[in-house]
Amino acid sequence: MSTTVPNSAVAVLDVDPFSARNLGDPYPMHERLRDAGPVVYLDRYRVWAMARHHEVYSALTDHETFCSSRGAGLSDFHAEKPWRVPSLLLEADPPDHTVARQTMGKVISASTVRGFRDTFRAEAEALADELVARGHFDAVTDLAERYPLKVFPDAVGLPAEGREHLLPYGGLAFNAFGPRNDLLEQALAKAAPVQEWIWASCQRDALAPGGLGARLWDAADRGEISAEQAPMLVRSLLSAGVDTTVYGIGNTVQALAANPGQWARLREKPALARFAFDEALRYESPVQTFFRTTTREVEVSGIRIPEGEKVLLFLGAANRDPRKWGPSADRMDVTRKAAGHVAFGMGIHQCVGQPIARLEVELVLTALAQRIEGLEPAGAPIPKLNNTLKGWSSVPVRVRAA
Ligand code: HEM
Ligand code: OVM
Repeated sequence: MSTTVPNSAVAVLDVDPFSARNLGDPYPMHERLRDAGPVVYLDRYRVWAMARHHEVYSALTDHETFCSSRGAGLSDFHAEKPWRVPSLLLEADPPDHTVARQTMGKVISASTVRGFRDTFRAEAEALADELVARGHFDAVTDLAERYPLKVFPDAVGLPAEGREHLLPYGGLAFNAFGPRNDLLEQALAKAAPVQEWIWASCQRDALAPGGLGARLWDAADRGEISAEQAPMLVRSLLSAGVDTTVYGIGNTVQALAANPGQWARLREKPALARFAFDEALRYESPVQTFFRTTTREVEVSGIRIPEGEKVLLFLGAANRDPRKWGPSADRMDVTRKAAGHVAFGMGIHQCVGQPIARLEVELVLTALAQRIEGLEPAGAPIPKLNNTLKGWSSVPVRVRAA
C-alpha cells in the first residue's frame, strides 16, 4: 500500500461522511464537498472523493481506471480480507463481470419483468385499499417495508419462512461498504444466523421453479455460468434487491408528502409515476455512495490521483449538483427531466435490477394516486442511519381518500 501525500492542488477536508450527523442529513456536507473542488481528499479515511455530477459520472463510466474488483466500499480487498466472498457482479471487473452480468441481465429482462406486472399490481392495489381506508399510516413500516418484502421474495422464489432475515442482511451488506463504525459493528454482531439463512436460500433446492432464483440455476444447467456461480448470483439478488426498494418507496412517499403541490401533479396525471420515481431518486438517493479503486495514476479535472487509491463517489451529491441541475437542484419537482441522475449508477455496473425497482414503485404510486386526493405529513419522519443508504425508519402520513 502506498502512503499518500495529496498534491498541493487538492483540498484536504476532515469531514466524516459516515458520522451519524452527516448520514442523517448529508446535504450541507454535499455542498461543502462540491464547492471544495472537483476532487477532494478526505484525511480521516485517506481516500479521495468526488461530489460533483461531472466527475462522478466520468469515474462511473471509466471502469478501467476506477475498478470495482478491489471492493465497492472503503475496504481495499488487496489489503484486507472481505467480510464475505466478493460479489461476481458488484465487486468484479471485466472480463469476469461481463459473463455474470449477461446472465443476470437475461434473468431480469424487460420481458421477464412484464410477467410480474399483474401479480405486482394486485398486491399494490390490495395494500393501497387497506392503507387508504385507515386514513393515516406509516409510509415505511406499513408500506415501504411490506410491499417489496412480499412481491420480491415471491418473484425470486423464496420460501415464506425466514424472510425476516432479508432486511437485516441488506442492512449489513450496505453498512459494510463503510468504515467499521458502530453501525457496522452492530450489524456484524447479529450477522451469523442471517448469513446462514441467506446462503441456504441461494441453493437450488430452496428456490421455487420458475422464479428468478431458479432461472439463474437454469443458466448454470445450460452451461452459461458454473454451478458455483449460480448461488452467488442469487446472493446478489438478495443483497441488493430488498433494502434498496424499501428505501426507494419510503423516500419517494416522504418527498411527495413533504413537498406541497407534488402530490397534486401526480394525482392529475398518474402516468407521471415513473417520472416521479426518477425525480425522487435524484432528490433523495437511497444509495448515497460507492467506492472505486484506481488501477493507474490518473488526472481528474487537474488533480492527480495515484494508482491503488480508494475514491469515494457521492452519487447523492452529484444528483443535487447545481452545476448539472441548476438553481432548483435542491427542489423536488416531478415534472423535471431527472434523466442523467446517477442514483442507479452509470456504466457497466449500472443497476441491473432497475426494471424490477421501477415496476414496484410505478405500481405502488399509481395505486396510491388513484385513491388518494390529499397526502400530507402526520409527524416528523425519523431518519434510518446506514453507512450507504439514506432513508427513514418512520414516515407518518395522513391521507384524504378520493
Ligand atoms: C447495482 C442502486 C434496486 C440489483 C446498483 C448500483 C446502484 C444501485 C447505484 C451501482 C453499483 C456500482 O456502480 O458499483 C439501486 C437502487 C435501487 C436498486 C437505488 C432501488 C431503488 C435493485 C434491485 C435489484 C438490484 C431491485 C435486484 C433485483 C443490483 C445488482 C447490482 C446493482 C445485482 C450490481 C450490478 C453490476 O455490478 O453489474 N444498484 N438498486 N438493485 N443493483 Fe441496484
Ligand atoms: C451484490 C450487490 C450489488 C449491488 C449492491 C449491493 C449490498 C450488493 O451483487 O451483492 O449492495
